[in-house]
Amino acid sequence: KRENKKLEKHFLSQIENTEKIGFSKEEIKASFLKKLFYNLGRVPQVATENDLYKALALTVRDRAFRQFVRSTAEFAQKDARAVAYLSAEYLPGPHLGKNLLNLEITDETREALKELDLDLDEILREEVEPGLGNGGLGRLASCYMDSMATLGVPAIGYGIRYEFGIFNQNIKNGWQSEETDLWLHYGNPWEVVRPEIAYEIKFGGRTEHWVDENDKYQVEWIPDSELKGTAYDTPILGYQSNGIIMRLWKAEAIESFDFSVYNVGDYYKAVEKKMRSENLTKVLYPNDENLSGKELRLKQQYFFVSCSLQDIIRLQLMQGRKLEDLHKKFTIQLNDTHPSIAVAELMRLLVDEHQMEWVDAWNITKNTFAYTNHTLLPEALERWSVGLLGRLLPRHLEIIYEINNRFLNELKERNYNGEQMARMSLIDESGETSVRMAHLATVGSYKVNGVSALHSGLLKKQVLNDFADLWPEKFTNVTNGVDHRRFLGVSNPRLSELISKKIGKHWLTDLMQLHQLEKFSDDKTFQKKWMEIKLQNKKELAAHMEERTGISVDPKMLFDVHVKRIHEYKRQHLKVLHILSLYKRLKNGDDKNIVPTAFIFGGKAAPGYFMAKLIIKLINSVGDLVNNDEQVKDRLKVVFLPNFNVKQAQVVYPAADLSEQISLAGKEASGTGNMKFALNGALTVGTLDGANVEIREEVGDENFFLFGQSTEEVQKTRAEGYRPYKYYEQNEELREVLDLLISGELSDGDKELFRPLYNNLLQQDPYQLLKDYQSYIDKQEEIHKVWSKPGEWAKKSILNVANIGKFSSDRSIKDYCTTIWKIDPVRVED
Ligand code: T68
Repeated sequence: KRENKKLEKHFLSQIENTEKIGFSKEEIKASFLKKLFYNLGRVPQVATENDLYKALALTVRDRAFRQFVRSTAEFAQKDARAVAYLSAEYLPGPHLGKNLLNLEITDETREALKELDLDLDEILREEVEPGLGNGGLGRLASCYMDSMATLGVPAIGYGIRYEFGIFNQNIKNGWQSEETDLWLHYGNPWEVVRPEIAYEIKFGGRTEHWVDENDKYQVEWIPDSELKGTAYDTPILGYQSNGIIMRLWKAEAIESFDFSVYNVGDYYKAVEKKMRSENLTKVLYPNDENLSGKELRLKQQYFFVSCSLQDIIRLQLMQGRKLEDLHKKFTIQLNDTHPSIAVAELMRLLVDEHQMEWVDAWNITKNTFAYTNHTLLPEALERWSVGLLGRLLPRHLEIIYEINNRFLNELKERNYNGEQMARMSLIDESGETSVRMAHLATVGSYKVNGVSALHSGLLKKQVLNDFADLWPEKFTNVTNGVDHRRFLGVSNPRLSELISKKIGKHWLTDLMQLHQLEKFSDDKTFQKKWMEIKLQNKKELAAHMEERTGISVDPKMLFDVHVKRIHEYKRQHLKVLHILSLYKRLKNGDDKNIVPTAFIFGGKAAPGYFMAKLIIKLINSVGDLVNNDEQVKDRLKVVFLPNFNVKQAQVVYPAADLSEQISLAGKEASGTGNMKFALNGALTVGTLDGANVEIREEVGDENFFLFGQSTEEVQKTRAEGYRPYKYYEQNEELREVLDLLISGELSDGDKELFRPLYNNLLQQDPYQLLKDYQSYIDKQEEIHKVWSKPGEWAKKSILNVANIGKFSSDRSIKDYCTTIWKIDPVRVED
């Protein structure tokens, strides 16, 4: 007992003698213990892993809020123009490690914990990341939040607080199975709820139109249901200074209980309304680049857009500014068409709620929004049927028709013909009458951009061709970029340290500094250290994979990695055909030019996407065959790492030797994984697609393994009547590999399992795998030859990193600032 008393006294003295929210080891330690005690009611001796994680998170959050409050004050004082970034998805990844880096307190924290016998890395592993997005688009939004914070761009990121994010992927018997994501289960220490920041949102019902006593046309929307959105704020820190807010909306009932029903005594009925409202933000739709067309999805989109716009208007008025000046003080970036109903909603708010004239409101609206397109795939271009839209948002449908009428009149005045007008109309009358959201976004924005040079060019030539002819100055490009502080600084500490030792730490805020590495690319000692670090990272990944899959991999093998969402256009199955060709060769005793290789895959398939799920099964089946074959298992390994997310990505990229970017040219808008791999010294094997084109330009064609047809060649192949069967007939090895799919050898004798893939490739092959096959195989032979010359490989790897500076999201955000937003960053210095 006395011992306990002593412990307690000691403990309290430790937490009570320092009040300062400072950055020294002692201050961090004191804050940490205080959080543990007063926020979680624990002493270290009995704290769970989660308690420790939360105490540290809260310690760091205090410091993060300090930065944020300072930035906000600065922005307000300068009356700065701000960006509102509207995105239905965010993938921030784990916050803790990143915030430690941003505050530059990683070492101090590690030391403080060590004195308490705790290990920082173990605590970092506790964090469950917010999976509030599907893939590239959501991750891009988070990279941009980081860069806006770091550069001091006055910004706020609006989105949806999904209770269940992207599903957790399990592999059962080789197949993907989906498990609910419970990211909020243990609580979320990073967010703060703002119950006083809440807005009412209406759905359904009808509209009434009349002319009032002042001869003013009036419209009232009489909805049949209402709910509210409440703000949840998460601070996003920049490096060394500044912080901005990611504001996510949660749906709730306006009243927790329907009292009229409650009074009658039907308690359960009263609660039902509350539950129905909360359903709205329950779950993220797990489809990337494919339409779900579901009513709930449209409701989610409108819900978060309306909350955000009402919030922006509140901020504008709160600061004593006029609503007429909204477009001068705010620019709103639409992350794809998911938030594009905003164009109609802003019109409704200005005209119906704030009594503005249509023409004035339209002028504000079309000078406020800018739209980023992320895809050319026809199946991914959003359309909403007029029936559904009119039922859910009757007033918005009227507004869309009005915008369209005025737009078509403008075209008529310019002598456009009927066919052109039908093509450009916001309303598609060809099948089920529907609203083309990309057209709404384009007409309602002052700028439209694609996400790589190639993609922006194709956007102008294909999908939005008519609009680009009409308004050429509206169209521009901003090539994507990635948060190098996370994807090199946090996730690859060994390489970061080596780089900083050589060229200093300035690369953290100016990635172009990496150019200085170029002069060491021939330095043998440097090459050795470089490859030694890669090997260490590969050992870590190997251990991680063995723990997750039971498959052991020799870290000395070439790590050939294909991680991204599973989609036919990304051609994971082309990679599989390559593996099978090597397997065949080895079985035939032909092992020349084959170096020991581990093929590592990762990525989620949309739960309803049969072909994508079959591809996962195929990868695992090939793995079973290859990994258990005595003759080849030391030469080839195949691993499917389940549940690829930001946390796992941070282990994968630093360990990759070869980055697979093999989509059919013209299909991948940009890609951002391609940048993260190269940033970590992987060499790319890729097509001339998306940002691959620009990466190759930067790193030099001798340091990039190019194969396959160009976009023009792909189009030509299609136009000439592509017949994949011809390649099957003419190419013996290809034929053998394809026939393996239906031989039963991969599927316990079941010859039908992979037949849908087989038939698809032989009959349609919409992504032209067979046409690009030989070029891919040849390039891989070359790659294996280069791998056999470690010095040559190391040099190419160093040169990739040295020349990757362009692909920092800091550069992308600066591009947005100058070419689109016209915003000057306000960096708050210490
Ligand atoms: C990706 N798109 C592009 N979409 O495919 C990729 N879609 O090339 C690009 O680098 C990246 O965006 C960033 O620009 C997506 O990730 C989705 O995730 C998505 C989600 C819902 C609906 C449609």
